[in-house]
Amino acid sequence: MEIKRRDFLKAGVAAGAAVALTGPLLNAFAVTKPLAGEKVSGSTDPGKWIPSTCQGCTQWCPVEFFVQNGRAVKVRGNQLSKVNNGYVCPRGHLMLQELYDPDRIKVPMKRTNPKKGRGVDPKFVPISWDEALGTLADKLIELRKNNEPHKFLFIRGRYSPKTYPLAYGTLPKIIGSPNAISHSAICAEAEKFGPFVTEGYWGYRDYDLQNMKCLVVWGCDPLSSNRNVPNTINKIGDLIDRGTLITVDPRLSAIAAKSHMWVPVKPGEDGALALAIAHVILTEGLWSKEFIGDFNDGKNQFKTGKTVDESAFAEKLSHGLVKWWNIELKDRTPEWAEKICGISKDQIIKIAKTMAAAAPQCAIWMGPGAVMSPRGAAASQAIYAINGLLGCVDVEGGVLSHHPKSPSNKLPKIDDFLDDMAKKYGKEKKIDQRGYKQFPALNPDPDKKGNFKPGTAVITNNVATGILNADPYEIKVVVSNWANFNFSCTGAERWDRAMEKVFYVHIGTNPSEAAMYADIVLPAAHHATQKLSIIDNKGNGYTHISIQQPVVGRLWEEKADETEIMYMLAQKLAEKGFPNMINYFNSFKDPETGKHPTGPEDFAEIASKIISSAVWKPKEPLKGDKLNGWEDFKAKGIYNSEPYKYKGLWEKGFPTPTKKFEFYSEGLKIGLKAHAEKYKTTIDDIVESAQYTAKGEEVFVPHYEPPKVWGDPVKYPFILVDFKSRLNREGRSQNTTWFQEFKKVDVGDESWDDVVRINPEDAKKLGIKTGDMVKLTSLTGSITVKAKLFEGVRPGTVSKCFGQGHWAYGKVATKEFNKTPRGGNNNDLMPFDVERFTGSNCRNGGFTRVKIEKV
Ligand SMILES: Nc1nc2c(c(=O)[nH]1)N[C@H]1C(S)=C(S)[C@@H](COP(=O)(O)OP(=O)(O)OC[C@H]3O[C@@H](n4cnc5c(=O)[nH]c(N)nc54)[C@H](O)[C@@H]3O)O[C@H]1N2
Ligand SMILES: Nc1nc2c(c(=O)[nH]1)N[C@H]1C(S)=C(S)[C@@H](COP(=O)(O)OP(=O)(O)OC[C@H]3O[C@@H](n4cnc5c(=O)[nH]c(N)nc54)[C@H](O)[C@@H]3O)O[C@H]1N2
Ligand code: SF4
Ligand SMILES: [Mo]
Repeated sequence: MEIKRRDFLKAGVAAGAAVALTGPLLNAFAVTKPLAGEKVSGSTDPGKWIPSTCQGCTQWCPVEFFVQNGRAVKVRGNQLSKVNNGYVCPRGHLMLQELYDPDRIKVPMKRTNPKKGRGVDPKFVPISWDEALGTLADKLIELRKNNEPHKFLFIRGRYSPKTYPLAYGTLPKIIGSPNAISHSAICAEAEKFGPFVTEGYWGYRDYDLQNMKCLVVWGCDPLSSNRNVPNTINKIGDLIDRGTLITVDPRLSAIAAKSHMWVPVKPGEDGALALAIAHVILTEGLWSKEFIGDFNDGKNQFKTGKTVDESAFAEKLSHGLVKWWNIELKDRTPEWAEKICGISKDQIIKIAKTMAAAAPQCAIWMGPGAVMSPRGAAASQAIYAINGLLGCVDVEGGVLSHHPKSPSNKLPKIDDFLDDMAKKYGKEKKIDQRGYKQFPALNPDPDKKGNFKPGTAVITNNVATGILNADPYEIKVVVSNWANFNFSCTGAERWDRAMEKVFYVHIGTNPSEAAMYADIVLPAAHHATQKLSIIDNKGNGYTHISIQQPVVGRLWEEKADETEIMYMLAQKLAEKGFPNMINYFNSFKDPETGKHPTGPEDFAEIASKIISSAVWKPKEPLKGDKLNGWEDFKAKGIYNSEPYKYKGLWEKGFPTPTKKFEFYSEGLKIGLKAHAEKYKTTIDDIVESAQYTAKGEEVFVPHYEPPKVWGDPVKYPFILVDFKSRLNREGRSQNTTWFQEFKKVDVGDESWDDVVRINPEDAKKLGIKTGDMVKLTSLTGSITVKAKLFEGVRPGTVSKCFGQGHWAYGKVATKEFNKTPRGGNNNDLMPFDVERFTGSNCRNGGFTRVKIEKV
């Protein structure tokens, strides 16, 4: 199948030279006009820096692009940013190649081959925006006509934190579907569990690195991934000179290599290690007397194996310490943990003492590695609780989680624009099966601080199950934005089968794996360089609001996902007799001129102005940066808050049911009790259905859970340790040549290739040498990659980076587009499983076992 240039011209695309491509299939994505500014070479434009925001990872760094002759040529951190100090991480630079990627989706297209499958040519042909959105509008109206609007599903991958309500929060709701599904559960939700049950905070933490004396990085590598990467790269050297750096990770990561102590815990046994550290802190009398309190008589009664009378201890800012000791900790000795987690008792004692000596200028930086696993919520609670024991929360040099609020205005309310059908069907069950007995799916109760509410957390990867089994009902029409679940979800193949069953509209920048299953593909403007939107985030003790704006023009027919495309769809729906969405959008009012939107771009600007006017036209003077109107905000690109106020929570109390830092979680008890009542059963029964082993009171305190593992250890002798490439912009930078060329920056990796790291001792037994091709097989699939012998993996485990293994996305990411992947996707090996308290998708904690065969 070949799409000729004249087909593109017919579709109304501007004329220009088509760039040669490798395969006929990719012609559908061919460049059809010169890139903006291309013919003006030799011009003397001095260029200028234009601010925007990078969303290559969840740090959402304020950045600046140097633009010359209409082309973005360089990236740096926004010089005004107090979060990244004007720096980006290595991935920031890849945005230039993402923007100018010749394989991008350039015009709307429709599928002409009804057959779907990996390697099947969709036979996409270009169509107009009019036809594309008209077809989608017809499908949505048909659902409403048949009284089944809930059979519509909207999938949100990455998003703009401030304009996403215009798509995710509007389209399904106004049509009448409860199915607004976010990717959050395949991201890092289990990380938020520990901080929430202990201190009532549901979110990612920040760390006061510049005042810290001991940092324990646990299950992540903030020099390479996780959050606050530019700030960490900036500050870690001084921290290493000043204090102690410890890393708990079964794999020698970049930060482990720089650490004073590398603690290669057995995957999934982090809970045992954490509990033993807590045991030492208590038996050695090292807890924070200022934060936790003390025994009435000042004598330490925490003796191994012995219970303590609760009334003997006067707790200050914490709740349930003695309960925790009596129920769990008294027997969790370093000797006990040593056999389970593979870390010697002496090392455990040393970690506890080192942390305590630095406390409160100490923190555990907890990441998904220790928690995104079937029983990971318990580990999340145990690890985070140590921060409390040592009084390291909300203090100088410790963990920061209650930042000054970033001021922004809410978008107008949608409620008046919802008709009876939308209200009725919007209350249907959700397709991800949240709230089923086995899925408590707890999220914070919006009405009661610190309480969990069951059945409210998304179980992203279970949507495929819902679609495949038509349980609770069939899904007929799907729209996704900025998501590629056919690649990014474990058990990826389930998404292939699910998307075969539905009418699927894919919004994105690239011909990704998901796009290959689409019936219609819509070209998205690149987030950081072509889209107007408002972002917020925090780090380094500040919060900020930053702008995302088109720093270069549009290259083809791409449109901004959450604003322009939604507005155009609303217009189409109105044309076809359903005006509610456009009426809602047109009710928006420009905060400066009072004007209502007249078109898609205008709408994007008005929405962005409404949200951000809180910082450039504040009602009361703000404590952070002073900005002088919309133009000033656009030129500076950022509002920084005032600095973090230490011990604010110590003064006013934590947002938990007891207002204390809870070692015994009242909020979890309330959540699980509500779920048990719904099913007229006991909490123990619910906990068991959720795949946990704890019983009774144990459930509510940080406690030990043995890891749940997929694969018999005899047949599948190795544990797979998955991690992110330093250059992953999630699953979307792999089609840039810079990603491939610099891939070797991941310790042990090779450029343009994909390797599995095997400990030399294990490799010797298998007769495998570096460079051999090996087949990795798990219970769910196989991939073939190159072997690399590397001491930096625990014997009995292998480690492999996530990122390679695309069979679509473009001609750089693949060996042959739609045919041969470059390397292998870990998600073809990793089975689908869920941490059921939070709905989190499992990818860490040693839950996947593999066997290795030389090929
Ligand atoms: N094995 C394994 N799997 C993982 C992970 C892991 O570490 N290991 N990480 C997980 C995590 S933390 C996450 S958050 C998920 C991420 O996974 P997803 O939520 O699926 O996100 P991406 O893979 O980044 O999204 C890629 C899609 O976005 C489109 N796209 C790219 N840039 C833009 C843009 O600027 N605008 C729009 N509108 N679309 C764009 C592309 O066309 C592509 O279709 O993956 C998860 N999957
Ligand atoms: N470079 C890069 N950075 C990113 C992103 C990206 O795509 N690329 N994406 C961003 C996003 S969306 C997210 S959600 C974050 C989260 O992303 P990360 O914090 O990077 O989380 P994971 O990729 O899950 O990393 C797993 C880490 O845990 C280790 N690990 C695996 N199993 C275990 C275990 O059982 N115990 C312990 N202690 N460690 C284990 C692995 O070796 C690895 O270091 O990163 C963000 N930052
Ligand atoms: S990839 Fe993440 S850390 Fe790096 S510049 Fe972008 S937002 Fe910042
Ligand atoms: Mo994520």
